[in-house]
Amino acid sequence: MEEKRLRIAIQKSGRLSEKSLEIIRSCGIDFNSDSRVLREVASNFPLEFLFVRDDDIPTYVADNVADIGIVGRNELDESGYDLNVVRDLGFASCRLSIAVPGEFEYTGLKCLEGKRIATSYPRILSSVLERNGVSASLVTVAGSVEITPAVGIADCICDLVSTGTTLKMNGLKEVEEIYWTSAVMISRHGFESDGERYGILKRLLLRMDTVNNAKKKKYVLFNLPADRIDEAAAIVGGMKSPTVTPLLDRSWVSVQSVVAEDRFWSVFEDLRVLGAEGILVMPIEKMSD
Ligand code: PRT
Ligand code: ZN
Repeated sequence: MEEKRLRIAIQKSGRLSEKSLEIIRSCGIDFNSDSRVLREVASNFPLEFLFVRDDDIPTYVADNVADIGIVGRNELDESGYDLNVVRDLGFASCRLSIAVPGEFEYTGLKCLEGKRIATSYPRILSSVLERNGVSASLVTVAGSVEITPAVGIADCICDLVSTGTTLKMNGLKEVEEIYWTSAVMISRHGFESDGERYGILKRLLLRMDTVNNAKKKKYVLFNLPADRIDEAAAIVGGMKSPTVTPLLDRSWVSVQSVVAEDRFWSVFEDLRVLGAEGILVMPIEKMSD
């Protein structure tokens, strides 16, 4: 019987491609990443890749061509498919904003009443306008949205912005952020009932979460006067309690613990005040719950 594989749709070439593949690779999954092939099978994990345009990823997942996909939340919402967001992956984050030509006096969404707005995201934009009781005429374009006011087919635009440079280069100013997006992993609702493939997804997610957990933590090792250990334990917290090893000089101990990256500097400073010495900080490659 043919081995069941989980099928993942990944952007073939674009802003999401590299990072999507990096996430899979960080889970110890090997594959050839020859950009000319559209289909690929991992060599050491039951995973099959489909390399496609990002716009098509929600459709592929909805139509059962792929089981999961990595795509911008903007493409998912714009597609209109009701799919499951399995994980927010956090990368490729940007915003969808209204931008107007320099001379346009923007006073709020209401001033867009009756205006022509060019966008590649008509569904998301119209839901925001509707919620705000604004009726405008949307000009849907597939790309180069920024040039539409200059060529006279729109009064303003609604497009993705990350640094804002593209808008400036086209003489536009960003006046309103209306939506925020980053890359997400998606699946169909009810995919849980596909026992075998869903089981593979759970294995993949466990690996992803293990790698991700580790990224947010540091392994900390230091020496401490033995009588300060309770105070040190309160500072570092740790998964359970820190590991404490006696040193040859019995008035000192060596302490090992795991500290959240975002708390690291305050923990470090508090430990120094407590008399900790030789504080070693190491990255963690993988960490389970
Ligand atoms: O060929 P395919 O259809 O697969 O790719 P694509 O050209 O449609 O998409 P791609 O690769 O450009 O973007 C994929 C996803 O990356 C988007 O759907 C977003 O979720 C996310 N993302 C993150 C961005 C940006 N940042 C971004 N800055 N997508 C597009 N842009 C564009 C924006 O449209 C504008 O033209 O970059 C320009 C603005 O950039 P700044 O930095 O000048 O503001
Ligand atoms: Zn696209």
